[in-house]
Amino acid sequence: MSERPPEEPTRVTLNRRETLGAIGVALSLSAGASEGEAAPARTAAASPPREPAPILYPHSSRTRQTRDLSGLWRFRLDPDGRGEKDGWFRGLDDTRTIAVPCSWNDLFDDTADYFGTAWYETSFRMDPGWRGKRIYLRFGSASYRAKVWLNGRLLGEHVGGHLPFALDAVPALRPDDENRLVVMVENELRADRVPALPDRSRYRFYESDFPGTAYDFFPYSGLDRPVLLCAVPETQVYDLTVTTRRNGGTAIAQIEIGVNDGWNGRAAVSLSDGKRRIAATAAIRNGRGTVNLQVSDARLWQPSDPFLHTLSVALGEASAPADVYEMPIGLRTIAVDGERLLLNGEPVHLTGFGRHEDFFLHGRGLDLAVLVRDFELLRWIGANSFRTSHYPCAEEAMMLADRYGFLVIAESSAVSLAFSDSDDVLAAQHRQLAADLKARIQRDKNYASVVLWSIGNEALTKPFRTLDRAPADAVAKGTAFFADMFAIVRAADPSRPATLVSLQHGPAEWVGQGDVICANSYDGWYEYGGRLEEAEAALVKELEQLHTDHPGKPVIITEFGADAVAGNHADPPRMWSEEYQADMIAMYLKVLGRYSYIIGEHPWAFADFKTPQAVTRAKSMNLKGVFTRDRTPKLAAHLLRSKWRSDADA
Ligand code: BDP
Repeated sequence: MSERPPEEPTRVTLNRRETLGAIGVALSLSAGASEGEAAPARTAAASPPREPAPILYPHSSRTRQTRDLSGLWRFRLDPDGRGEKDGWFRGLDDTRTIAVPCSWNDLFDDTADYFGTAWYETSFRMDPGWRGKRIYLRFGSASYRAKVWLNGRLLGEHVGGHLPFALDAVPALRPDDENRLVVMVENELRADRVPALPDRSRYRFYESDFPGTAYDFFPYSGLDRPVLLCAVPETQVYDLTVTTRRNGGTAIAQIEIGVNDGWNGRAAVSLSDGKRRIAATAAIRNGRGTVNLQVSDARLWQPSDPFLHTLSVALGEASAPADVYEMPIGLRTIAVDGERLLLNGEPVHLTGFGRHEDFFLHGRGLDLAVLVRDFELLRWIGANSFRTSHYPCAEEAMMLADRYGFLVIAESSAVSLAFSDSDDVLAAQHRQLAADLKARIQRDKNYASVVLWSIGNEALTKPFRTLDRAPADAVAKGTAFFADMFAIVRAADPSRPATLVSLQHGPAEWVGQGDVICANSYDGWYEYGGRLEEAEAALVKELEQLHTDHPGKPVIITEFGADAVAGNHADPPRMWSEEYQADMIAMYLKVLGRYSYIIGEHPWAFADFKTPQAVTRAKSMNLKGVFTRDRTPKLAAHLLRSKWRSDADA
């Protein structure tokens, strides 16, 4: 197979993809395309799959099994990029042991600042009961580009971090033997990626961080999320879209079903609350069918009662269904109405934070214990929401948000895009972001917790830390770019509002395209540092300007905050002390509370997190967390708890 240019987002061009509404960004090879050893016998007698491997989360059911391949894998760096030429996909030599999922950076001394290519390997045996099924390998994410071989045969590749991709394993699987899985992951920091490095050839910088990312978080690398082996029937529920409407006390859940290979037949669909089961039959024609389930006196999903129904879809004969897919589903509506955001018809005010995936040693690797602790702390502090800043978070976090009842601003990886970059760079970013947004919505569209899609964070007319002027056409280029992205999001999911999070004073033409205006603001820190009275006056002006620029739209202040070294106290308050951070946040809450169009307040950030090395980042940490990196509350956390919990209890 000839190699694609690395930065072209891989796409599947199979004819039924669009009709099913499924978006694949993984390139999966058919049985004929081989590299390495000869093809083993297929476990299934059917012809090669016509759809790309599904992104629908592989919950287990009576017809489906999922095995987590997480564990200790073999690992090898490839700094010279010779692995592919030298056939490492057949098996790795000279390996060390690595944990999966985990970022590689904080595990070994020589990988701390390594952003090149690395190879992973593991082995597994197939369960004999899986014969005749379609078997997929599903990667929760690989940052940033991955290529996957099974038993020496290339299965496919994927470009873009933080999103899942699945590959059909059947063409290479050995049902009776050990199977060797080899994955190449490459995380070069480049100008044409999303997110990006600033294009240093075009600007003069007055400060340089290491690594010199355009964004303020460490570019962790590797297999950060679980790798799953999934066995699914040949005929399968391939895609599901659930949307809720309300008619008085009745919730109407519209279930759109996609079945692979243009299947025709009937699907038994039901929603159960544990006591009551509402059922209906959907006719599936050419692989598509829709059914409405009416739930009277419905228990609607909401932060104070995040109730989840069980949705079940069974294809074919009730006694022996071809496939059964089950998932928990929250029934709720979300809408923007003038300056309000309505959940189930009632206005909501968002309290919470931007949250990074970041922890000691794991880096950005999924750690379920940290996830649970974080959600407990969000509850402790009285938060009802968080933003997945600045990239799609793990699916496990989305599932848990549904269970805890958090409202999620689901952000994509487009952070600090600079519209002074070259047309080639912007075109590459346009392709990647478009693919990422579709894949993100495909992954998360059924989580009740997602109330707002964020296309990105703090797009710029020119990179930070340059003295050069932005080109005259930067605003116009960004306006057109974001018009495309908003159109993509709205076409993929008309049921939720969309936003673009702006930098303080960011171009109104960009953010104004959103249904909700989200703005970050640092009066008292990056501006008016140490002068909270002046900062307050500036904030008032800024909020009034936002309202003038975007009349009639709700506004969420998605970031405000100050770095505080835990344990550093100062009276009177001084920058970097816990007192200053708490005072500044208190000032913001006081001012924000005066304006009815402000519908949310998210101090930055939930917890301290690792960044590139920089003169503004002691110990390579952003210390704006209201919790430390080990999740100890700072003074600001107690302040917020007293504000948010008493509000919530009132
Ligand atoms: C904001 C960015 C965020 C940074 C924060 C900061 O959105 O990613 O971490 O500034 O500097 O502008 O703390």
